[in-house]
Amino acid sequence: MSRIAIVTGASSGIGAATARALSRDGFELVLGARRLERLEALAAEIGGRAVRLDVADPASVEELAAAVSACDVLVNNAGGALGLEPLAAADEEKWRQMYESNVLGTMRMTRALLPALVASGDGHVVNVTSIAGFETYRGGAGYTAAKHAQRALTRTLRLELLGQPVRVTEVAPGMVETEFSLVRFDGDEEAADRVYEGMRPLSGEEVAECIRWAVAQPSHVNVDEIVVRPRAQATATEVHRD
Ligand code: NJP
Repeated sequence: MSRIAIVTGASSGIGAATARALSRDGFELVLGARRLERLEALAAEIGGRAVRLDVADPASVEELAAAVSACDVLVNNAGGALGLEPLAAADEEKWRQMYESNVLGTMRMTRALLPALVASGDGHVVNVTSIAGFETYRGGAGYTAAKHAQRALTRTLRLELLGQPVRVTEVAPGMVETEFSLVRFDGDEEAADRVYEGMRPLSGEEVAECIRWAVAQPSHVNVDEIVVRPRAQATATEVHRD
């Protein structure tokens, strides 16, 4: 019987690439995100189930958890950034949404699936955080605060699961060209393109390979964290451009 992996935010970017990578490794996939049509297209390609999921909605998380019979791997990837305003102009709604998707979403999914992960006898939670989980930059307070919190909950979970058959891994990427910047700048393609101008960012597939590799290790091997950035990026703001 194949092992079951649930990937949140599987409708684009790192999440979609992770679903493909885990599928190639023999996992049966449960794909979660709000844009169901995209998930259905991916499910048609790699098999598995597409489930509409809004991690910001407790009822939606509960519905997904009730719909799956088992879970071996949970990839908490749903999330992202909204805006780049300085703190002095902070938009409360954007802050709330970032906290909901990145932090509470990770908490809700993990809480709901933990019984199944433990019952599997060899469970694995992979949280996609960010270098924003341990760095700060101007205009990034809402996102970095959320990612710092997501990182803190990941490290806490690792402590709390000691002695249980569940691994906990944090994958913290730097710049990855996905829909991330398009979402951050509310659909402004020029602003999104400027982020990657003159440098080669990571692809979603390259981050997915880190996740796939951590999951593929023998079950007694816990890869605690992976920080992965483009060669042209040293910190969130130190970027070499040609
Ligand atoms: O971005 P994008 P990435 N409920 O926008 C989903 C982190 N990261 O792949 O619901 C359920 O292509 C959304 O699906 P939909 C980043 O913080 C990135 O780069 O259909 N799903 C989509 O599938 C995030 O945690 C970079 O709109 C929700 C996915 O999330 C992760 O990587 C750098 C949702 C976002 O896909 C994947 O982002 C870094 C909700 N409420 C960390 N809200 C980077 N790209 O540079 C969103 O350090 N989604």
